[in-house]
Amino acid sequence: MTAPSPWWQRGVIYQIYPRSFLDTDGDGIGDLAGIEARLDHVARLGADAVWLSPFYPSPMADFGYDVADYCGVDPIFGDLAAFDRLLARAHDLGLRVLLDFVPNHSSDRHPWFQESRSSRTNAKRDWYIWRDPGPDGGPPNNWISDFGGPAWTWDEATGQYYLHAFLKEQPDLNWRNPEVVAAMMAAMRFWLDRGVDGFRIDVLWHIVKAEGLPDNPVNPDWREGVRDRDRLIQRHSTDQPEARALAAQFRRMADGYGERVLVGEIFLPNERLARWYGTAEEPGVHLPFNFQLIEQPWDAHRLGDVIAAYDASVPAHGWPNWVMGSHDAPRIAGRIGEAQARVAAMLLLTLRGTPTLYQGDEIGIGRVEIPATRARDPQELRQPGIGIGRDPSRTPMPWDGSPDAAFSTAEPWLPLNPDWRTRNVAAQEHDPGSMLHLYRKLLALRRDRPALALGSWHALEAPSGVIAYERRHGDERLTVLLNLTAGRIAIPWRADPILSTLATDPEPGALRPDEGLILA
Ligand code: TEU
Repeated sequence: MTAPSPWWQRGVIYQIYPRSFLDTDGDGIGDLAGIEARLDHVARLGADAVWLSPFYPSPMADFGYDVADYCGVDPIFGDLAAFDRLLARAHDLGLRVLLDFVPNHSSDRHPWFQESRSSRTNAKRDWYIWRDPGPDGGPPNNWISDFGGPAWTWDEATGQYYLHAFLKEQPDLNWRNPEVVAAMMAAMRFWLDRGVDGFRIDVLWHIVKAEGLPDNPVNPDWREGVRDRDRLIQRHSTDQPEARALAAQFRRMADGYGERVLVGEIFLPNERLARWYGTAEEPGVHLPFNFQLIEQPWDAHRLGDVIAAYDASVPAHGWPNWVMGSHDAPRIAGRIGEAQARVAAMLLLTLRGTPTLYQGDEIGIGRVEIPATRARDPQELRQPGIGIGRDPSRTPMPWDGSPDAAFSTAEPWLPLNPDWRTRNVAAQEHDPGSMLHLYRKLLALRRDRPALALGSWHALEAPSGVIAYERRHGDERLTVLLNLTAGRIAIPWRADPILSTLATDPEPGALRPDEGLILA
């Protein structure tokens, strides 16, 4: 008998952005008590785990991805007791809880960095990456911050530069220093000991830099109007073997706690992504995030190839996963429209691999225009107007049609989706044809059918505009047909339709415009 597959293979992860879930203390910003109060929404949806974006003490230069204390809760969000209540409630509902662990950088307000910058001889100097100026008196190398501009900031007091892959308020930790490794692993243990079920690990492929910090090669494809970061290829600043060794060390620690899961946030092509699974003997993270549904154009032919190539690239000891939205990525319904977003939901929830859903996508929040005066995202503020702002994906959850959509009693920190009076959780609850009900049906089906949760994936021949595949597990066979176009496409399907993305009965021998079908 084979061992039952672990929950994180069968399950579905739901990402919560704490600032924007529910505000219970009237400051216009969501909090932990708000998450606790609305976890039943996630449980009813049918997800298995929540991943919470950071809620640690932070000056919020990057909205929590600048951590000033890895073992606390920012007062904006509550306190440790509020976290413990949230965790207990989640476990009562059968939901696992993953925290966001941010190892590449701390806040410049973290006491470690304050000490490190206090003098060249401070015991924590080497906890961060300090260097003398380059030969021309400028930065030590040509690296560019992911948010634009140089990745080095000059420190007048001690006469050296420090490295930051993101904002200057986010100095990179030096993971080549064993004291840093020990301190950060202790922080992970702090939460594992409290009962959390794992971590999503922020920019995991960034944490170690090549020895000697050589210049990165120039990207010949960069052109004006594209983000500054992409002027260079991040060959020496990311994806180092030493970082994968650290991932294996995290894995050994997590496995020591039983069935915990580590999700690595990594942006790499298939062959390089696959290396983050480690080996069967020495595994790396359980799930190196796969962002291809976000990155690829919405085209059946292209996506069909991408899915097949990714599925084939996952090593036998690994397990695939799929992401279609996040607090960093444009909203799927904004990108492809609501009708296709329903097809996208069916795709995400019928592929082989653990899906990650992003809050608000289950009600189809689409494009939100953020007026320049309300822009908050540092990425937008530093490179305005080129369409890389992340605020539109971070707008508050609209719960019902009452003032401020019952998100808060104060003005929300970001505007709501403009159609919140009709597009909110309560309204969709009452509409059996809504996106919310479609998501629930898809999640329920995935839970019921091992072919969907665990089965193998096989591409099927399909007419242009259609993605078709079969999922197989034991004797069970399910066929998925997805029409990525707004036209009717004849396709000779037989078998029994068990779910359509459209509300009315399927039409034998065809896919209707914007229709996805699951057949048994
Ligand atoms: O994002 C990492 C990352 O690669 C982003 O820079 C991404 O390319 C960009 O947001 C796309 O628009 C993680 C977090 O998810 C993000 O919110 C943080 O700002 C970043 O790390 C730094 O911690």
